[in-house]
Amino acid sequence: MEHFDSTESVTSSADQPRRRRPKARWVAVLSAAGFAAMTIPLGAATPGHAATEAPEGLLCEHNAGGTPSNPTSSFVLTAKEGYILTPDNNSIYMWSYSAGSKPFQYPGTTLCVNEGDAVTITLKDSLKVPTSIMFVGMVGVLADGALSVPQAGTDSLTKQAAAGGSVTYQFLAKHPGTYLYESGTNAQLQDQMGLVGALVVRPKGFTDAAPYAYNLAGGAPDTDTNYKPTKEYLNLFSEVDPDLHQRVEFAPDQNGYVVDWTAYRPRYWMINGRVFPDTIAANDSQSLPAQPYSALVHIQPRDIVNNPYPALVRMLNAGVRTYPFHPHGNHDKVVGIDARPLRGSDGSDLTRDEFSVNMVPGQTEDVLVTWVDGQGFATDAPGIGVPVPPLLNRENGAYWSGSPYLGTKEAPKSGQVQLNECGEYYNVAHSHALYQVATYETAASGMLTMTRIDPPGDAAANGCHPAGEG
Ligand SMILES: [Cu+2]
Repeated sequence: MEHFDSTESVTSSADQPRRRRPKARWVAVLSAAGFAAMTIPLGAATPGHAATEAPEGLLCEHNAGGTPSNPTSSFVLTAKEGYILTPDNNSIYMWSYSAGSKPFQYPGTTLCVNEGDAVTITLKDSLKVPTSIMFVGMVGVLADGALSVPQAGTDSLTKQAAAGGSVTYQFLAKHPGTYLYESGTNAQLQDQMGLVGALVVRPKGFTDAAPYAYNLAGGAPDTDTNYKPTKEYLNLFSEVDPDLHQRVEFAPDQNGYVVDWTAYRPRYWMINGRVFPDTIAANDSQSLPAQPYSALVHIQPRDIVNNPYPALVRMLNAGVRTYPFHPHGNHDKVVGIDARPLRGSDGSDLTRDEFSVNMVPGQTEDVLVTWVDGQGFATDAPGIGVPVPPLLNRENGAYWSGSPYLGTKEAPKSGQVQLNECGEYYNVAHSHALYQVATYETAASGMLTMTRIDPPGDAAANGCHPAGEG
């Protein structure tokens, strides 16, 4: 985005601790007491956005509209620099991977392939430094036709592209699951700068109409990993030290810049490159032009007859600390770790319900998310009511008009008696290391998102619109 050009409205002093974006934007008014009582950024859809493209859920590169979606499984990724936005009105210089010539985005483009695919990924380097990609968990990776190995005389764990150059990687996607890809060059710095992304391998036989995460050993679908069509989500966790990013941005020689890691102070804790409350804005929201991936999980109560399947959330720890990610309302069911199903060699079920999905750096976990309406809230038409509070009790004026979820920008409708117009219900999900649920120690920000639960039945008929459609 041109208006985030580094020369605009920013001094070049490396000592300036924080940068300000030139244009004022929405700022969160946070309250430790009431998550429901906060302003939420409007997640408008991009103009010209295909009507069929979901404003929420996992966005796959080369996977629009069907199976097999990308029979050649060939991708071009461009490592480039850009800026992301945080809800405290900051912008941060980043490096990341974008598909082809698409604009800068963070995290890197999510790549989706099918089990058994011969995958080819050409990395083009438009950074000022050499860079590379490590496909964590893949074996037998080729780099420009030779086995990928650490490069003698460099700080790269695989063959790298020179600044302005390119390198092509190839591997066989042998096992379904969720994989992290990241820079293998000066990795501690480059991964922190944002050169990370997700790679999804679908099981053989997968269809969009009847999706599942894993196959059984014999190749049949593992029906215990079935999930509801379109209810597949990405939660990629990371952290950013903005002072470090600024020092790299203004370093006279980025390639020779030596980081003092004793000064490392992460201030932003992110899901999909976003800081709460931005995490719950829709995919491709114009409020977050370089952070296209929503982290909102949007389901309906589990109903064994009408809504038997859970959502699948693909979680990745792309940072350097452990993130104990904790859902409210229901435990997450872990069905896969590091792209391996939780099954015994005899086929026994080793899946487990987690109060907190304790993710160590580099780890991926596939979890099933359900919400069971144990107390019958959702059957009390019209769903779980949240009455409009008296004006004096509203923290931010008539805040019900400030959100795509709790209302629209208009006067109350006559007869309006509750804020959640379709009877929807929200649970938070967040890191249980609470210093990570903060931005510069301001609480209730950072690594936090929500699970939205719509009442049962026909969501559209209930007045429930997809997130971001108001
Ligand atoms: Cu909590």
